[in-house]
Amino acid sequence: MVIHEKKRRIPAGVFAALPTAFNANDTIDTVALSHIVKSLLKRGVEGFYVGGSTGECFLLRDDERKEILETVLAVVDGKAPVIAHVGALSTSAAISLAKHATKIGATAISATPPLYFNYDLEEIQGYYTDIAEASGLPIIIYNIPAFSGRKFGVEGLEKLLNISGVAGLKHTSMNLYELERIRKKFPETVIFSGYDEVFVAALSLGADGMIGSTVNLMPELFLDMRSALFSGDITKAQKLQNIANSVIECLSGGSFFPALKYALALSGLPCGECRKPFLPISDIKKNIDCK
Ligand code: MN9
Repeated sequence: MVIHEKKRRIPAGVFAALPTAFNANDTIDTVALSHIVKSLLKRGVEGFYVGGSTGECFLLRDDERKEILETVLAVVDGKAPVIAHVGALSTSAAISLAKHATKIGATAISATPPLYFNYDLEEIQGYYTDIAEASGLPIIIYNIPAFSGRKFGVEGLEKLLNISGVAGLKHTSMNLYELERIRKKFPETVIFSGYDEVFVAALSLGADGMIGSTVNLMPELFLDMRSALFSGDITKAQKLQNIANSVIECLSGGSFFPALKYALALSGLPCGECRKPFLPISDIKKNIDCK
């Protein structure tokens, strides 16, 4: 079941933030990546977010980012929406990725704010406007203050969401008050919950779905969480969230992404190591203490 109101431009649901699979020689493992996508589709995952944080976006070359998107779109073959993350250091790099995503049939694009330089809001608005104009696809703002260093607040988010072409928000923030305010003020904007740890809370405040790294690991749990909440069984929804959060807590004992890849391999979805400077999985395993 895809939950969104018809007037919203992007379909939403329980989406996987796909990891990037690497071969031992550090090239993209398109076979392993295809296997992940196929199995997740079979298990009911309702859409994919490609080349985001979980996909190690800023550790990839642009040609690799394009190759990954091509691989995913070929496997999905129209069976589910695919959102391409095109955020980049420069507007021109983001535009090149956005044009490619548009040409090969992505459903929507998404972008982190531009990083490193302390751009003012006007410059960030310009970045999103330029990407929107170049692509024509609906854009999802990727709000992730813990990684981007940018805290927009409700007012800043409002400015970004008012840009023509912007149709959604991936809210990777524990500040669910902001999510609630945006839901109220932007009834037509698609809102994805970004932190898997607060899916039940985000849904109850009006999120349309989630984009999550741990959806790769436990898709059924998040689908059941949503069904429980929507059927009015709050106790069950809470219990399922508790289970998910205990897994996430355990994976967060060290460096999260290598730990996630380790867990994915154990679950039958091997995808290699994370790229340096992430530590090898062998170092990470020592820090994972799951009961
Ligand atoms: O894309 C992910 N965000 C980040 C979504 O990794 C920054 C989440 O799914 C988290 O990995 C997850 C664990 O904190 O909620």
